[in-house]
Amino acid sequence: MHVVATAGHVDHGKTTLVDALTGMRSDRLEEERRRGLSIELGYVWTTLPEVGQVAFVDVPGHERFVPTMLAGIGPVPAVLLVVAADDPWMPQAAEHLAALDALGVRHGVAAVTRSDLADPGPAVERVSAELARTSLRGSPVVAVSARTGEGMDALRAHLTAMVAALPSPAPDADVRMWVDRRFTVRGAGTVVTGTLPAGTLAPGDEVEVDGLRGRVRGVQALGEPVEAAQGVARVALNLVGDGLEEVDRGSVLVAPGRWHRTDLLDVRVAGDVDALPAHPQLHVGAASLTARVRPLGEGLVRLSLDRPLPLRVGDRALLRDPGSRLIWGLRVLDPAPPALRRRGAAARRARALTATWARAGWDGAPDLGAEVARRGIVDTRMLTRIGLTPTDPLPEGITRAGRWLVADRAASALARRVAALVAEHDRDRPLDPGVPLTALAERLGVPSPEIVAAVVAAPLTVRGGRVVAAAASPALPPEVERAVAAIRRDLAASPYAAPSADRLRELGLDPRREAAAAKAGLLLRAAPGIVLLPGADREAAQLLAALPQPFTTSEARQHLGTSRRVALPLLDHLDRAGLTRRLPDDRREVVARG
Ligand SMILES: Nc1nc2c(ncn2[C@@H]2O[C@H](COP(=O)(O)OP(=O)(O)OP(=O)(O)O)[C@@H](O)[C@H]2O)c(=O)[nH]1
Ligand SMILES: [Mg+2]
Repeated sequence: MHVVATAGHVDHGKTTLVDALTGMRSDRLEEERRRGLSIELGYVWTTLPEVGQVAFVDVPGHERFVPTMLAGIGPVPAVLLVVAADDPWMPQAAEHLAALDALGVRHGVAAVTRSDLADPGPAVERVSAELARTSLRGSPVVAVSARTGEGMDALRAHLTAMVAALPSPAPDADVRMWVDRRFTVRGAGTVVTGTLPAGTLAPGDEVEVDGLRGRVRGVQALGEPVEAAQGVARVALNLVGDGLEEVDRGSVLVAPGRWHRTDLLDVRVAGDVDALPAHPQLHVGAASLTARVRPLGEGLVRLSLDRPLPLRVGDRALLRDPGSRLIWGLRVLDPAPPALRRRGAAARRARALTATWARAGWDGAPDLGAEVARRGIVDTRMLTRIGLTPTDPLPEGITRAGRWLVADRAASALARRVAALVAEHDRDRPLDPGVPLTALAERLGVPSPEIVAAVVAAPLTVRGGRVVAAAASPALPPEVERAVAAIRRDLAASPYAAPSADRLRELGLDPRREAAAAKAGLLLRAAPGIVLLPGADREAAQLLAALPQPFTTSEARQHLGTSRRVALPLLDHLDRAGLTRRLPDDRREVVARG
């Protein structure tokens, strides 16, 4: 299916033309029919032989209904601009065209209609000249009469060519549907309609609408129930879920967990940024809401919205001043921007965004490498939610650390701070060299120890969950390193399930090698044949501190989720290390550490 929106001045013949093209009636309301004036968005469709179904979103042209018109064209990639031959270029034709241009709509056909009433020649020329100044430059301009049928075949041919040239959106794209209408069907509950730009919706799908969870009970496309609707499509969805009665135009339905909802975003505005009012209306998709503008400089602006929306890098939208009726196009550069606290932060932010987009150009595709470089450390889940799916392999200059990506510059800055912290620690406590990754992550304020592990560089190294100076532990034979790596994997999930004697034999870790690995700080040897990861003793003490003190051996064993074979030597080890104290009745208490 393809979807085309109309545009054009009030009473110029939009509705009459799409009705003639489709044989349907798009003005539904009694008031619309009585006054011959469109008020709401209308939906009609037809089949064009070579390209299949084409649905029209028919917009009202009256100046009072410009926000409704913007909701109609917002999610739609193609337009049918309608101008009356007997009326010159009029204000809402200009205003609608400015909006299409601001949204960067490139696919269009212009119809000079009512050509039975006047010579269409001058209007055709004027429309071509106006289009030439916009993103729709070069679009065909056809003279037609909906009344006599003159030119309708040519119009169909141009529409066919236009929709055939539209890009086909990915069927597996993340669903985001801007709701443009809501109604209640007796017995079925809430039904919403909208243009699905990409992705697929089917009955049974879980969805999220304005942060509320729900489920799709039924899907209709162009008035017929379907098993699945694939974007681009006009769809009506029957929804079930708590609170979904509140859903209405401006609501946004998305695939759960796939989008970042934000009320703060950095954008690039085209045109005269200085003329922007402080509180313009933001029109995006079929939604319209008030935004607060904070200029950053260099044509860049931070917007605060009065409610959060699911937005991605590269989204297009427009800002409108309802007073002056002026329109500015914008492109979302960062829907998850950092807070601007310090003096000069806005200007620095503008410079950073400009640097990110320098190579691609403001209209270009976002560059993953540059985006990660600007952010320093970023969660891949957040990246995906804002539309920047990590590539494989990653661009140069980025390291993966678990679910995080770390840019080279951020990595070397972190590595320097890690080196300083470890050096300081080793100076203060030479008998206990090295610092646990978790402690470093906390000190450095990074979200995961995996990030610390990924940035550690020689002469430091990671051994058993600690960052240590490599010189402190001489290299071991590779077979021992391999055995230690295998044990580390074994213990990753259950840290107190020390490998059995059989397992140690299988790994070739005889008592001599076991002792060497322990001496090098790679393993913690609670007793011969009982090995754990370094740091397991400190962690065990921390866990045991949560028990009512003192505790019995069996309580400790249960709390650590281990066996007597491990618990007994481990507790003895904790006593020796001064982490626990054994009382005369054989119970123990954790030694408080200052
Ligand atoms: N003679 C003639 N009249 C037309 C033609 N197309 C539309 N009209 C008339 O023009 C008037 C306005 O037509 P509509 O289709 O309602 O115009 P519209 O652009 O949808 O108007 P709004 O939705 O209110 O913006 C109606 O009286 C139509 O009958 C045409 O090709 N020839
Ligand atoms: Mg109309």
